[in-house]
Amino acid sequence: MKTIFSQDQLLHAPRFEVSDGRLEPAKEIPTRAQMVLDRIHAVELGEVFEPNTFSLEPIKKVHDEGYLRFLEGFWEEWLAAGRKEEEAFPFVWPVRELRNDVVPEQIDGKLGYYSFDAGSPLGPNTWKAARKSADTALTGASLISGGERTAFALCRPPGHHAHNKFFGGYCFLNNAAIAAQSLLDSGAKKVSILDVDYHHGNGTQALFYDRADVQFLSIHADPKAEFPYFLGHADEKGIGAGEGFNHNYPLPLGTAWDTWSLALHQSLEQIKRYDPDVVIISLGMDPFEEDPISWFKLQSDDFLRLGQRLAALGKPTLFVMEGGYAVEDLGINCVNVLTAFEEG
Ligand code: OKP
Ligand code: ZN
Repeated sequence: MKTIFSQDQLLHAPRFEVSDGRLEPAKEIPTRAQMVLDRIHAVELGEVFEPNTFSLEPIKKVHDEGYLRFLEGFWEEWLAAGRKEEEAFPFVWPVRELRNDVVPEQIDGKLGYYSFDAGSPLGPNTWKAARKSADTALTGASLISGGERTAFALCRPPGHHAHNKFFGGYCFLNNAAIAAQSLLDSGAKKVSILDVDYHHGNGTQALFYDRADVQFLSIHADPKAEFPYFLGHADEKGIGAGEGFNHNYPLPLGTAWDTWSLALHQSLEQIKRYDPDVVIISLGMDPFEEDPISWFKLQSDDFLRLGQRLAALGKPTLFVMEGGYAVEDLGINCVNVLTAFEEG
């Protein structure tokens, strides 16, 4: 299997995140990608190559232009405002009755307007890394459009929590959504996105919620108990033309393969019914039992089973990396999915 990755994706290197009511060491760190790369080389999964450089056009199909201009110019603006901190945290948001139709002019106002949490600091190279991560996804999509059965977009920073105009959950550009849109623009009529990350893919869901050309399915920790808390319930089915094309499988903390795989089975049945031209897997490795921030109980061998089941769909499949924070095992688990898929 071909892997796409750029070293520029390592340039986003957050030091801290606000989590669980306090400042904690950042979890979404460059080492994650390095561990996956090391394993890819160790098992000789296949060629690893640089993403192509794309214009902003395919990204603008998914993200608001003002949001993209904000991300691109942020660090300069931060310095111009006299800020000396090495990374920037939002801390005030336009929730409920507050207005979100007027974009603030001041830097902290803008930061809050364009985000939904304080877990995803912006640093000097965040834009560069996020843009490359999106180019990695776009390159993966172009391989599939060009006739490859599969490809692995080693995206980092991840993307599935990013909405049209706000970042959060370590995500800035929604790589899987950008890839899906680009596949549609290259001739695919229907794309399914199956998100197996431990956290609900709120951004991806929202981006396609009113559309029938992208089916979104997510197996994740119940948002009543887990981040992102405010989206991902089972009754979210899509709206308008998108009604019936969104499927959430919220599961209790502590879920192991027996229960998790039932939700997987249901997702795969829905995908078969939809009969997409391409499947995108938002590949989060944090359902793993030793993940430090997640509470599912999948084991390394279960990821082989996941790969086999995905292969059995028999569809062109693009893997897009999302979360996974048990860095020691991240490479093994991730590459388990990919090798089992190839052999399946
Ligand atoms: C990103 B991805 C839990 C704090 C949650 C944010 C988690 C973002 C996950 N105690 N912090 O979906 O893996
Ligand atoms: Zn996650």
